[in-house]
Amino acid sequence: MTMDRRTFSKLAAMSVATTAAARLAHAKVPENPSQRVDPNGVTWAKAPCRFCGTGCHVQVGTRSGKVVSIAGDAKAEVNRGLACVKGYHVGLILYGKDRLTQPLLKQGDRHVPISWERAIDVIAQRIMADPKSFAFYGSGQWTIPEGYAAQKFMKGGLSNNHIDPNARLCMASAVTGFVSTYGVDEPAGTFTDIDKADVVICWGNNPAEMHPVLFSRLIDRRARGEKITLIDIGTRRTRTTDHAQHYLEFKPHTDTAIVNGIAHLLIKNGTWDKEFVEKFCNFRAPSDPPTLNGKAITFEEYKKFVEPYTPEYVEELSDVPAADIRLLGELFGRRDLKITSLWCMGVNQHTQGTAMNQMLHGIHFLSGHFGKPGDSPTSLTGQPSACGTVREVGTLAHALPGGRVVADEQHRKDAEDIWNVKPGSIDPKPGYHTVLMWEKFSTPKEQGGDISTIWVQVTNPGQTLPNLNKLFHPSRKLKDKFLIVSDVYPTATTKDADLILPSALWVEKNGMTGNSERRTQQWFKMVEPPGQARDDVWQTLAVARRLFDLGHPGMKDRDGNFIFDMKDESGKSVPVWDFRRFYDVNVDEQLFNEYRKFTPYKHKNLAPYQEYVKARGLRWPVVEQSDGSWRETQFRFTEFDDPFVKKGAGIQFYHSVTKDDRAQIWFNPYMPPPESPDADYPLWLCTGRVIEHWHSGTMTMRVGPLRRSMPQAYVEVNRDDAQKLGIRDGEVVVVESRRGSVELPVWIDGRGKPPKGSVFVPFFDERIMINNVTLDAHDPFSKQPDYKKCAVRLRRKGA
Ligand code: MGD
Ligand code: SF4
Ligand code: MOS
Repeated sequence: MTMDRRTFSKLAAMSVATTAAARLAHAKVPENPSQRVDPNGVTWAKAPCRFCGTGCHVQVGTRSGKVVSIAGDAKAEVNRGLACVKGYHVGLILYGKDRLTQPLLKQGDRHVPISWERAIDVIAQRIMADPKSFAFYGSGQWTIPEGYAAQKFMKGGLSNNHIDPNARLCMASAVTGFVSTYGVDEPAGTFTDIDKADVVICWGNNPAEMHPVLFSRLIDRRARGEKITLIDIGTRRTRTTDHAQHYLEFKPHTDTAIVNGIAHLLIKNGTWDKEFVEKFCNFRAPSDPPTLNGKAITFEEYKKFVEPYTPEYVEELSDVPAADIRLLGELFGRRDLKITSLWCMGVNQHTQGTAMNQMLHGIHFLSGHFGKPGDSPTSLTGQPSACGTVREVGTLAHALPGGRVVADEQHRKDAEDIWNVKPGSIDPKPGYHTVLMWEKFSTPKEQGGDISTIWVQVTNPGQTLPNLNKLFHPSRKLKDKFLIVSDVYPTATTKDADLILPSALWVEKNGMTGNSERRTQQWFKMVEPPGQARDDVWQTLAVARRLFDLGHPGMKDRDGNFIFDMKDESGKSVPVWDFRRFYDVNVDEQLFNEYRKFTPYKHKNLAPYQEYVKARGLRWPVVEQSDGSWRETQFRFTEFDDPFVKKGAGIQFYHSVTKDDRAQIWFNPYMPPPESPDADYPLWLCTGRVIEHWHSGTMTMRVGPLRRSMPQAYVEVNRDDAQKLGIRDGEVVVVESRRGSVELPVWIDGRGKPPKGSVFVPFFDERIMINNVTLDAHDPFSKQPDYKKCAVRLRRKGA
C-alpha cells in the first residue's frame, strides 16, 4: 500500500493525538515498531489469533481507538495469510455489549461495584489471613508473562504450590507422555511435518474443526497435486472424516489395543526398524506399584507383551476390522513413506491418556518413522498458549519454569537464585492438581477441604470442570469459601463468584503466547480496555505489591526489594502497581527476559524479547549464531537441525530418562474404561468443541455471525437409536448420567455422526451445562479427566 508523506504524517499525528487523549484515563498504548498506517487511516499491526493452538497470526486494523478490521497475515509461516471463521471475527470479541468494566463484590445476593483499590485489598487480606489455603487457577490462555507472574507470585513469593491451569483438562497427558518417553516435554517435530508427510493419521482428533487452518494447510496440498493419504481413527464421523481415505471407527477407549495391534504386526512381519531401535531406544512397561517411569524391559519381553494383540483380537476389542489393523501395520512397516500422527483431546482426555501418548511415540520409534521431515508423532494443543504458558512456564502444581520441577532440590535452588528470593522459599511438595484443588474447595474445612480461596484467571471452571455437581457447585453454598474471578464477560463462573475483576482482553494489552509447534509469539497493546478493565498481569502484580505493603515476607527478595521490581531505562524502579504507570515500562519484556534465564537448562532456549517483536513467532530452541542473529529449530533431537545434538550422533535424545540418549518404547495393556454403557445407561456420551465457538462460548457467542451460525447446543444422535427410542429430529430430550442431566434438542445426521450406541454434545452453550453429566475419573499420572466418554441415557421430555 502506498500513501503520500503528507497523509502519512497527518495520520501519524492523529494517532498520536488519540493515544495521548486515552493516556489521561489509562495506561498508554505502547509504541509498536511493527505497525503501519494505510490510506484509510487504519493502523495495522500483527498479533497471534486469540483462539486455538494452531497459532495463526492476524493483522489487526485499528482506527480511533477501536479494532475495525482483521486480515490474515501473509508473513505468518503458520497460516500464510489464511484464518478460520473464528480468526476472521476475532476483533469482534472485544465489543460484546456486556463487557465487565468494574470490580464487583458480592454482598448478599448482589454484586456491587467497588474500587480497584478495595478489590486488591480484599484479595491481599484473604491471603494474609490464611496463605496456605489460597490457590490460583489459571489457563493455557494466560499469556506467557501472565502465567510467569502468577507462577513466581505463588511458588517464589507465597511458597505455595497450589497453582494449576485449565490445561490440566487438556494436555496434561501429553506432558506425562513426553516426559516419560523423551525425558523432556513438547514435540520434536513441527507443522512442517504436515507439509512433508505422505500419510497423516488422526487419532481421535478432529482438526478440521479444532485446528482449521492447520487442517487446510494439509488438505490444500491435494489441490497442488500432491498425494496425501489421510486416515481418520475415531469414535464418531466428523468433518475430518469427510476428507479421509480411510475411516477406522473404534469402540471408545480401545485405541490402546489398536496401537498394540500395530506393534504386534511390525514385529511379526519383521518390518520394525531394527537399526533405529537398536541405536536410539529402550523398552519400558508399567511397574507395580505404578510410577510414571515404570520399569525397564527387554525387547523380548516387549515382544511377548504385544504377542496377544493379533488383528483378530484387536478387532474383537475395538470393532475395527482386522483388515484395517493390517493396513496400519503395513503402512508403518514401510520405510519409503513418511508418516505423521496427529492427536489432541481424544487421546489426552482419557484415563489411559499417558499410556496412549507413550504408545503413539513408541509406534513411531519402533517403525523408525521419526526424525525426518514428515515422519513425526505430533501432539496438538487446544489453547493458544497451553505450550507457551503452561508447559514451558510450568504453571502446573508440580512444575517450575523451563521444564523443571519443585521436587528437585537443584531445580528449586536455581529458581530461587533467578528470582533472588530467600533460599528455601520454594516448597518441595507439589500443590493440588485441578480436580483435587476444586474438590478441596468444595469440601468443608472441617472435612479436610483446606482450600478456602481460589483466584481464577482466563478460564471458566463453572462451566468447564467435569462433574460440576461435585467439583464446582458445592463450594458456592459454603460460607467460608471465597471465589475470585478475573474475566472479560459475565460467565457461569462470575455468576457465582464472590469477587469479580474486569480484565483487558487480547490486543487491549501486551502479550505473548506459545503454540503447538513450540512457536513463541508476541504482540503489543493496540486499544484501551473498556471502563476500568485492567491487564491480568497487573492484577497479580498489584496484589503482590499490596502484600508487600502489608509486610508479607515472601514479597521481598534477598535485598529487601519488591519481587516484581520493574526498572526504567535509567535503572529507577517504576511503581507499576499504579495502573497509570503500568505501561511506563514494558512489563511483558521485563518478565519475559527474566523467564528466559530458566530456558537453557532443558534446551528450551528462548531469544530476547525484541527478537519476537520482529518475527511472526520463533520455534524454540532459539540459539544465537556467530553473526549475532537468532536461529530457530524445527526438528528437535536430530543432528541436521537441532544445535544441541552431538556431531555424528544422528539422533540424540539428550534428556533421556535412562541417561543414555535413548527414548523409551512403552508397552501398555488395553484396560477397560472407568464407566461403560450398561442396562441403565446404555449410551456412550462424547463431548467437545465446534468450529464456530471457543470452548465455553463466552467470547464467540457474543460475535453475531458466529452465534447465528451455531446458536445453541444439541445432542447428535444416531438415526437407528433415534428410531428405536421414537425420537424425532429437533425434539428436546433429556440426556442423563449418574451425575446429572440436561435437556437438549436432537440432531440426527448432523454435523458429526456418532455411531449406533453413542451421542455427542458440544460444551459451548452456557445454558446447557453438559458438565453436570460428564465424569471426573482421570488418568493416574496426568490427573487429566476423561470428557470423551461416560454412560448416559436419553429419554423424551416428560417420558
Ligand atoms: P474458555 O471458554 O476458554 O473455557 O475451559 P475454559 O478455559 O474454562 O474460558 C476462558 C475464559 O476466559 C472465558 O470465560 C473468557 O471470557 C475469559 N477470558 C478471555 N480472555 C481473557 C483475558 O484476557 N483475561 C481474563 N481474565 N479472562 C479472559 C477450557 C477447557 O474445557 C479445556 S482447555 C478443555 S481441553 C476441556 N475440554 C472439555 C471437553 O472437551 N468437554 C467438556 N464437556 N468439557 C471440557 N472442559 C475443558
Ligand atoms: Fe485462530 Fe485457530 Fe482459526 Fe488459526 S485456526 S484463525 S489460530 S482459531
Ligand atoms: Mo483444551 S488445551 O483447549 O483443548
